[in-house]
Amino acid sequence: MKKINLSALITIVLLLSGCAVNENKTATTTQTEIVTANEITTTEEEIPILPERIYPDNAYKELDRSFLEEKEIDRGTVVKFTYETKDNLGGGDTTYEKYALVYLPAGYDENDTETRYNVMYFMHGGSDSPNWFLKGEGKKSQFAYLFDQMIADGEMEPMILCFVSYYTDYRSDDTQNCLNFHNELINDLIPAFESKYHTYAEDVTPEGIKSSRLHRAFGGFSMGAVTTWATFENRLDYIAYYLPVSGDCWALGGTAGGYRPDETALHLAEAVKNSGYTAEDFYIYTGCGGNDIAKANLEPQVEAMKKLDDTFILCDNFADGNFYHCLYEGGGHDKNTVMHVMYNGLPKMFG
Ligand code: FER
Repeated sequence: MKKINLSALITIVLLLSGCAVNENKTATTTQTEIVTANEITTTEEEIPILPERIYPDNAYKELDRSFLEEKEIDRGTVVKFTYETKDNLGGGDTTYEKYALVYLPAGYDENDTETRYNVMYFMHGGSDSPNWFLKGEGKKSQFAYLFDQMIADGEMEPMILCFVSYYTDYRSDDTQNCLNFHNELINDLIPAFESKYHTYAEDVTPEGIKSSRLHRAFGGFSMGAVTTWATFENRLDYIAYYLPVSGDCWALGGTAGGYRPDETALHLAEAVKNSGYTAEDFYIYTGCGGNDIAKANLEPQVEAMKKLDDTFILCDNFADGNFYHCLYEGGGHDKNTVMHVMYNGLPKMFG
C-alpha cells in the first residue's frame, strides 16, 4: 500500500548491485546503466512496493509500564501554543483565541530549520481539554513519558504532538463543535502552528500543507474520535493518517456507527471517492478497549467498513492494507486505552 517512487527504487537497486557490476561488467556497460537510470529518474511514475520501515504483523503489542518510572532518558518538552480562530462554520469577523498543548521531542531546536518532524493533532473527549493528556505547560505527564520512552527506544521517530480542543466561545453544542473542528484545523490552526514548528510543510499555503499530508496525522479519544472521523471525511487532502480511539463516526447521527453501521461505512467510502483519493492514499488506525462503552458503536462500524474492501482494507500491517482495528482487551473508556492504542498505532504512521 505504501509507495516509494521509481527513481528511489532504481537508486537502491543500483547501489545494491554496484559491486557485481564493477566486477563483472565493463565500464561502458556500467555507464550505460547509469544513463538509463537517469532517464527513468525524470519520470515521476510511482509503483507500489513495501514500506521503507517494515513492521511485523502486529494487531496488538502489550505496553511495558516501565515507561512511567523516573529514569535517565532524553525527555521532550511541553509548551503552550495560542492561535486565533473564527467561527468554524460561519467564519465572520470575530476572532477567538484558543490554545493547544504541544509535545516537542527531545532535541527539538527552534533554530534548526533543516530538521523536519512528523506531526499529529490529537483531540480530547467530552468535558476535557488538552490538559487531560499533558497536564500543562512545562508539566510531567504519563503521555509525555510514553512518547519520550517510545522515541528513546527507537520505536518511533521523534515527532510533534499537538493536543487541541473542540470547545469554542461561540457554540455550546459539542457535536457541532466536533463535526466542524476540521475547518478551524485547516483554516487557522495548521497554518499558524506549522509556520512556527518545523513540520514537513514547505509553507503553509493549502498546496504546502497538502503536499506534506503523508507526514501529518489526526487522532482523538471519544468525542475526539468523532472529530477524527469528521476530519477524515472532509480533509483527506491535508492529512493521510488517522487514529480514532474509542469512538465512532457521527456523520449520520450521534453513535450512528453503532446503529447505522452500513450506511455510516458507505458514507465514509463515498467521502473517499468524492475526494478523488483511493485506498492507497490514507491510513486509519482505530482502536478501543474490550470493556469500552464505545466498543458497541465502533465495532459495528469497523465490521461494516471491512465489507467495503475496495476502500477500507483491514490489515495487521500497513504493507497489506490501510485499516487497523486495535482491541486492548482489558481496556475501558479511558486514558489507559488511549495510551495502549497510541503506543501500538503511532509507530506505524507516516511515510
Ligand atoms: C462513542 C463516541 C463518543 C461513544 C461515546 C462518545 C459511548 C462520547 C460521549 C461523551 O463524551 O459524552 O462511540 O460511545
